[in-house]
Amino acid sequence: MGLEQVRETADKISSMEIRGAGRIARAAAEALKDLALQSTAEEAAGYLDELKEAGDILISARPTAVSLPNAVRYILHRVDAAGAGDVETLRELTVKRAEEFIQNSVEAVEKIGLYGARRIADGDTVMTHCNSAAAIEVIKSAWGEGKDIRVIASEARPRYQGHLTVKELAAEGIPTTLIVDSAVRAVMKEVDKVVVGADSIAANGAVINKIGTSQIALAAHEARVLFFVAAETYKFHPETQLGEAVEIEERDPSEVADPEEFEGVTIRNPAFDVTPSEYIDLIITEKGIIPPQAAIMVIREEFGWAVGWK
Ligand code: RI2
Repeated sequence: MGLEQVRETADKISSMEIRGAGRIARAAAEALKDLALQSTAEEAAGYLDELKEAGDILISARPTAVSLPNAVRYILHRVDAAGAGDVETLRELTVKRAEEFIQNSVEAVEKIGLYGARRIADGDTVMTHCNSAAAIEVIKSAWGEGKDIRVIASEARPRYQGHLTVKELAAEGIPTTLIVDSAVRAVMKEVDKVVVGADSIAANGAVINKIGTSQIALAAHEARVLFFVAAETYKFHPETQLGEAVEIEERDPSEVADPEEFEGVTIRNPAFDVTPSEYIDLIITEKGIIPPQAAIMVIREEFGWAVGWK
């Protein structure tokens, strides 16, 4: 119990049983809430140590999506800032903040859908990549408004999250086409808008998302197709304003191919890439639609307190 359960959640995040930048953030918040409810610590200092250890375990589960540390920080900073109190008070505060994060996160995705749908026109063909709840919400919301749209989704090798996306959209009745990742440029002439999610957004407006995203952005740029990113403000990366680079997760080569069949071959599996701001037209957040150049303002407003705070 306690930290053991936190480790279980961290393992599920590492193995991608729980995946998607928003979902892993909410799972981390849930794990901290459960720990708070189960903690047998008798003194505030011991309780806070336990909570911080849990935070470290969760944060180290996957390195790229900043939503994960941002969720942990959202809760820990507020509990920590409450100062010395008795365990019961800190426990209640932890639960309250965790629930608040989760609720805000769910509402943020809904708002992104609403705002983003305003940028999708009747008759549009929309391309998406991987499986982003925020991007999908934009598409579903536009469809829900009665816009006659169709979607082209890439499969997102090596883990095929694109399959989840096409099934989800088809279940809504949205005309949906699945393509291999390498077909993106070939079909770009049919596309009006690209909408993808984000795992992290840097202070310079660069977007870190599922591997292949930057190639799609390049193809969209070449074809003068609008490129939108749908992302909650907790996907913005505070440390990047101090020059820290976002770590790109390299996952196990066996996800790409069986290494035993390729003796003497190095198989690499970078899970994310970086799309520079020049290729991004808009970032759709729950606080409004912004150009990528305004990323630094979001970071200052949302995470001013986070700089220098672990
Ligand atoms: P939402 C995913 O990462 C994808 O890169 C997706 O675009 C991003 O998280 C954001 O997803 P992974 O966990 O938060 O599949 O919008 O590696 O759902």
